[in-house]
Amino acid sequence: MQGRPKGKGRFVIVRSRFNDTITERLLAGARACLREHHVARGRVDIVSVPGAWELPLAAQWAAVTGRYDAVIALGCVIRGDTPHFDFVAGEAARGLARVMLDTGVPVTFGLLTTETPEQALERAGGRSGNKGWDAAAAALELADLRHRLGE
Ligand code: INI
Repeated sequence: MQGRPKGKGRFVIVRSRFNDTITERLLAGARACLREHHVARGRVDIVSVPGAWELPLAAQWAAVTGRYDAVIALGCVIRGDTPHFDFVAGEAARGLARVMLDTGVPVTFGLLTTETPEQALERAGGRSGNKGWDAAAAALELADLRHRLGE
């Protein structure tokens, strides 16, 4: 990240509560990343929604306020025995991409889509890192790039 004083920017984290133990860990990872990059607590808003299905709408509401340099979306969809997973995960991903392109506000993707709870735990602070941290790092980078490109 270059070209912008550290700690600038304002971020919103939109977290879904479904699979709460996982999404709490993603949230902790995202907050730790922002803290490590000198983003003050007062520059980070946190909101929650029931499940991943609701993430795109909340992300859109946040993006259109014009208050944020990036939206960090966090959630966890775990495959069950029904096609439910495909609808929820697919539409959440599609919706988040659409919000980003429609609004021009970066929306980073901290939505885990896994076969099992164990795979989700691995990616929420376990041996495969923390996708919440990664989504926050991507938000910082995109916010900076947006600023440098004069958006
Ligand atoms: N929401 C999730 O975030 N993860 C899931 O794994 C999940 N499953 O499996 O059903 C899920 N469903 C809830 C959905 O996101 C909505 O909140 C709900 O349907 C109400 O609109």
